[in-house]
Amino acid sequence: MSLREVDAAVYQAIRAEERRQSQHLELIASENWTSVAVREAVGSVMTDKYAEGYPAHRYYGGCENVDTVEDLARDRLKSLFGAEHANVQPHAGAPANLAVYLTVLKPGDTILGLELSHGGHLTHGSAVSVSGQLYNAQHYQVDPDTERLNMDQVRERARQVRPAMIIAGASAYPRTWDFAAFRSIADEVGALLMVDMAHFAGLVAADLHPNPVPHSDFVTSTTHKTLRGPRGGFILTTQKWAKAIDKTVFPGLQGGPLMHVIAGKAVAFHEALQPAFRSYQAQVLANAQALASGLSERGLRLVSGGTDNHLMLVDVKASGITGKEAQDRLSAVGITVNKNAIPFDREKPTVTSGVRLGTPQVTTRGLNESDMDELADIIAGVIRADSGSDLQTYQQRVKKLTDMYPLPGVQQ
Ligand code: DSN
Repeated sequence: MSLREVDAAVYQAIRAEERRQSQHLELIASENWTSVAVREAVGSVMTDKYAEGYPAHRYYGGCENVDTVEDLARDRLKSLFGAEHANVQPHAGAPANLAVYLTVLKPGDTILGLELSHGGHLTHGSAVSVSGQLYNAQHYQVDPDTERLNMDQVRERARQVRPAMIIAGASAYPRTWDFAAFRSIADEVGALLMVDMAHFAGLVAADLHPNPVPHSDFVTSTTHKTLRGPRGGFILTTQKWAKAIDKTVFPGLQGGPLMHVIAGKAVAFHEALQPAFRSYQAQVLANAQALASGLSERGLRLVSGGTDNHLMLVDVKASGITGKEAQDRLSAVGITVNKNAIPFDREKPTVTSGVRLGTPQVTTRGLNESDMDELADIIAGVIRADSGSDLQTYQQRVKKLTDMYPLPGVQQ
């Protein structure tokens, strides 16, 4: 029996979500739109299989087919990023990061990551995350004048706190990372280096952002952001740490791997190895540049003055509203964004002074640079509109774009 016949409530919710994604412009920088092939793999019978262990070393019989997909996923991933070893079992980015910490750190060891309110991530030592509770979490910040990382300041901070591990990577940093400088700092203070490339992994795969793998002891990522795979995580490392990492992921931290998701990851990595993926990522960057210029030309202030990657942070406080108000207003006209703290933000994380915008999903949809100019005009108009003013004309302009660029594979 079909889903519709078995469970009309869930069926309707899924159809409604498909319509929502279709009828809104999704500018959440960490989201994307997976291919029909990826979704077919994730929706397959591989969800039924227990496969604790690793290919050829499982605790269950009948693993020959799941072994095939996990081997494909690992081999494709290694070749995509030039890594010696890959573990594709982490269920998400947070357990991937935790697996690295549990492999090499003892409770109480010092870790040094980018401050959450400066673009960092919860799992890089925030007090509300186990990473900030198990370890002595210290942070580096962006330079107050440039709102960019100043590697001399990061070095100084590392000399002060002498971390056992330095973490590079962020969820809201619009600039290029200098991994060679991070390596040199880690070597100077005797720290290991972990790079969480979740946000820009797709750009790295397409050679449009420096690759952290040659400089790092560990590289972690999610698979569903710029990389455009199913929701999940992975870890890349050297032969030196391969066995230890595998042991931490299973049996240390997780049980049976999600083999249907690993099948989806294998498909996504295959797609990322194709020439079309590089063109897609180049368009993600071109669209981000066009959107950033369009917003700046219309007088909106962008943190650090612009972007080098797929995302940007708009300081909406400078336009007289909070991040939460901006998110709500944009949502009302059919544009989905998230409120986001900006460096030295005085608002609470539930309010914030900024919004984060990203181009991965709208680029998958087909929008180009001239559409970004239209989008910038709509966003600037909505942010600047007097409260209580009629936003209907903006809504119609968004609808024109969503009608012009239907989501691939969705029946309208
Ligand atoms: N929640 C993700 C993001 O939006 O960037 C990071 O994990």
